[in-house]
Amino acid sequence: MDPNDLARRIYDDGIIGLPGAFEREWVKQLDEDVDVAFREALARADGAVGRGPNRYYVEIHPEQLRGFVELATHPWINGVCTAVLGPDYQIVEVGFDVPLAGAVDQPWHRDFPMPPITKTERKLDSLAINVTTVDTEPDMGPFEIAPGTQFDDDAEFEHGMFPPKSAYPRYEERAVRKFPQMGDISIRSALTIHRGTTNHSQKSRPVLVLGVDAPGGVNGERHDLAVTEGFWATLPDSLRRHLQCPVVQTLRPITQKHTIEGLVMGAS
Ligand SMILES: O=C(O)CCC(=O)C(=O)O
Repeated sequence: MDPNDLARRIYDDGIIGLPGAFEREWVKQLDEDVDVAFREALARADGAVGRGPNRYYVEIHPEQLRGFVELATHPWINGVCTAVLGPDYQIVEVGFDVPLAGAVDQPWHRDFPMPPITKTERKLDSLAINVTTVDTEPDMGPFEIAPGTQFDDDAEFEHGMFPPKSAYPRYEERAVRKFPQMGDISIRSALTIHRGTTNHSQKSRPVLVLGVDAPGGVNGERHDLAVTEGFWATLPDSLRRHLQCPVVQTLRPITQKHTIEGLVMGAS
């Protein structure tokens, strides 16, 4: 599909998906890398942040994923990011959410307050790309999203992110549960109102997040991504232009900055 049509769909619905973008073998490797990074993050202070009971978010460096280059240069992702954010979009975040067994419904939310350019010009200046590392089954607490709510006025939202309970019927009416399978990817505006739901199973449902900003976007300030000189040397120029992050000799594990206080307790 034409990237400009996909961009229009993001403006209309707030989310689009591409089934079967990657082979299952590639996703298995991603799942292994996420698992290693998750264990490492849990073992140190502030390596993982709580996003509600039995639910975590971890930010990592690109080279912790063996498949990073394939992901970040995927033509569908490149086409959509270019159409929505312009040719100089920047990858500012690599991370993952892990809802474990026992995770509960999150409150409906957006991941950050609406930036001024979106408020005044109705222009999106960031996107979130999601890749599930497992097949999502109905009992695993699927991701739920209310399409078309990315421009909802936030005057009554707590911290600009949490709509009041009185607005929940609007989100419940529109809510769509997503059941992505290994290999599927989606791109959404993180302003589109969404939530993780209760995980009734004994399985975890890790999902990778790639955060992308238009030039001048401010999400990069919430994140600490870096690459080593050795890794940088292996990257194609087409990817380097989208990764204007520090190039360092040694990576430091990331201490989490993007705590979303309102999610720590789960929905009440
Ligand atoms: O459960 C998910 O896939 C997303 C969770 C989420 O929206 C969050 O933690 O901000």
